[in-house]
Amino acid sequence: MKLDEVTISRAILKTHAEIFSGYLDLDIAIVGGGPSGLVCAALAAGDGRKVAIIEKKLSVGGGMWGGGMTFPRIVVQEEARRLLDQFGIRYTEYGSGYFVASSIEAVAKLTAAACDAGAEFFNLTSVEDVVVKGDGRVSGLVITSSPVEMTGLHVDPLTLAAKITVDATGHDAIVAHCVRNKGGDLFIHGEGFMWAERAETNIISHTREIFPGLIACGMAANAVAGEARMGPVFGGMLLSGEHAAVLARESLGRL
Ligand code: 48H
Ligand code: FE2
Repeated sequence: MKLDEVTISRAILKTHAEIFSGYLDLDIAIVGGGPSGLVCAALAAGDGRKVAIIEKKLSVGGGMWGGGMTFPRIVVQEEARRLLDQFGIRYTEYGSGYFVASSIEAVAKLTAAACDAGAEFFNLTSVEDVVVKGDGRVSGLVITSSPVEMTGLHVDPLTLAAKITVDATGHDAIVAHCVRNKGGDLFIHGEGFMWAERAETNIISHTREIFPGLIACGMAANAVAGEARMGPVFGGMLLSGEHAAVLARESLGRL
């Protein structure tokens, strides 16, 4: 077969422009493709729902790739073991109730599950602001190209609409800060000391709608709530992503 470079370029441009344009009005926008965002996407997509992960970096996986201090292993506790099984992530038991998995396999399988469920991915795309109109809800996101953001070039952003937004941006809770910085009625307490058991126990109750139309998920949920951090135990991230997906689907059903 003859290969034409311009055809290759046009195939990429036309296909992506069509998909991107079709996803400018989302049912559920998940900001951040770390472990909690990936689980949320895998469990929120499907049944025709338009769900996308918007990820600022080149790769999804967030803080999971690096395991603990660059050792590419994660620990998941008994309460979340069923999610390892659900996503086909292999593990070994260490002691009693501590399950150890490869962080690389975990990211790869969560990403594959989100793809298979029908979620779309927009990587190299940074959320820099939110849309809040007369109804007082977060109803959209202001997005820019990450390389544009990194170079500080003066290029205006684009905007997409989302019925529900999930802040899965990790420690920085970026979407929550966007709301607060523009005067939204949302107090961000900031993350607390390391206390794994407390952090992991309470993360589900912190995974909630923190502002109309905006659900906090994963480490962002604890950061907004002033809750402890947990280090490289990832059960809470998986469970929080699962809970955020349930909440997002319920909210969507109520609209
Ligand atoms: C688009 C953005 C933006 C933006 C950031 O940090 P993450 O892995 O988040 P979680 O909550 O799924 O997982 C947290 C976990 O990795 C962790 O750090 C733990 C358990 N720490 C415990 C401890 O004690 O330290 O992923 C967040 C993702 C990243 O991929 C970012 O690049 C992305 O969000 N992101 N995407 N627009 N403005 N900001
Ligand atoms: Fe962390």
